[in-house]
Amino acid sequence: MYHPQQPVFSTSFLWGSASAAYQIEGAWDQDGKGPSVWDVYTKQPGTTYKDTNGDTAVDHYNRMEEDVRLMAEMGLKAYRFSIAWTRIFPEGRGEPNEAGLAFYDRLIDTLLASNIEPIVTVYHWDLPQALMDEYGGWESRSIIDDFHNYCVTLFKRYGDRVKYWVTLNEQNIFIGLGYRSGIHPPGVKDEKRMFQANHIANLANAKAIASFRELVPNGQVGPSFALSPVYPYTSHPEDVLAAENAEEMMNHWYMDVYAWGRYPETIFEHLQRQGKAPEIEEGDMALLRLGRPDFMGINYYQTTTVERNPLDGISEGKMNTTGKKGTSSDSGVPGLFKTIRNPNLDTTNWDWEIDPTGLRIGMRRIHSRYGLPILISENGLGEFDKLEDGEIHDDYRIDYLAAHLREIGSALQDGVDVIGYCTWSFTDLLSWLNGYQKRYGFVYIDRDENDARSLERIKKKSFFWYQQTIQQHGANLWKGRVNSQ
Ligand code: BGP
Repeated sequence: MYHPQQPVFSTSFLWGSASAAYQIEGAWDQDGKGPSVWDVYTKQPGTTYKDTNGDTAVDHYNRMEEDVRLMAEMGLKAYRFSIAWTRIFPEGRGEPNEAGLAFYDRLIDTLLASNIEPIVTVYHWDLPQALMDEYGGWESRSIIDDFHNYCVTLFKRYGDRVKYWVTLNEQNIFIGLGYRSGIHPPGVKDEKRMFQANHIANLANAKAIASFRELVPNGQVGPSFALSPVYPYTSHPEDVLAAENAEEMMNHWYMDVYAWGRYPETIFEHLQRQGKAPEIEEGDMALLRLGRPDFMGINYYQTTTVERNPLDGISEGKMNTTGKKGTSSDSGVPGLFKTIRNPNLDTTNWDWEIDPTGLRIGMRRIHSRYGLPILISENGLGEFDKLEDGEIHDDYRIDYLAAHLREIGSALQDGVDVIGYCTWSFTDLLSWLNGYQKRYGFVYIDRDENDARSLERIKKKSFFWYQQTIQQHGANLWKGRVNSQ
């Protein structure tokens, strides 16, 4: 769909940026914080790139005021950050740790004083290790009440000042990488267990949202889903069917539950035949229906292109965590689909396909299927950045973000309701499996894989570009272009 006019972003559009506690805070055992599964997992040799961890990260915990000053200087309208569960409950439950609660009070108040809307992510993967040790974390229904208790504590403490809330960050990723490919904690490779843990996470999410309605009646809540819209590799009907399979299994499997409280039937029955379907107990489906969000938060990095995959076809693939282009390999689900490189798209050095139009396609699909507003809760480019004479000329990042923002503009014209856009990320930070060399920020951090160096903050070229974009409500995105394309 082509539009003759340039799109207009509303004055209330949330021009934002995002982060996650484990990736920026450091201070891993400061002020009474307990260990999370990531604190423990990253200490096992060989689990992350060059054995990097978040012990110091970019020391945001001790430099919060400086970081928010930079956000204010940029003119950011919204900042999405996550709360570390083990700062609030070092053992996952019990007595809350006042020092942890007070840190986020200060962060929220500093943001509000700078006219920046806080968007709180309740859970960005740093599960209390104590709950993993006690009952296996997401594999036990005990977590539903512990997660609920943690959420309620946050809703009561911050609900008067925080309007936008994200419950689970990328449930599809932390469950998939944690229980299918085994490269995130707890490092399990078992699909039956994966689908069960995922079901329990759905229940926990719904129960938290049900209480949110009472405790933060004027707030808005939703998940952040890692969206990868699916394309068929060819127009051969079997490849188109493979794309349907993948769209159902990778996207609808999660989003149908969020929006409607039910699983897509084709996939559920497929899993039942394989003995891998989640066990549904009485009352589960009624609880899931209470979880309908106010918006669909989506983290978007790339699309997925697939083709048919026979019953004895490929399953496990390899991820590129080094930045050496071309070192990842395809993956699949035998009998359903397998991935294949899209010849129309370029990739990053980590083999992530760059596809701004895919974001618009994904938003259109969500808009049509669920009728929910959309918050882009993450989008960004991880690249090697070079510090040259004290400056970082990250024009490639500017191009990437501008292209995605133009597609959001077009989606607005298509009729999609988009609340805001958070880039990943504000400062450079720890990339879970890829160390510190895969940089995403507007602000460069002077540190490398194992040396925290000065941790100095240096504004990149993209910092000034986003500042201008916010000031001009996006008008600069189309400068020098003949029409809205
Ligand atoms: C998302 C996560 C973020 C962030 C981002 C970039 O999946 O929510 O926490 O890490 O992806 O991914 P990576 O760090 O693997 O490049």
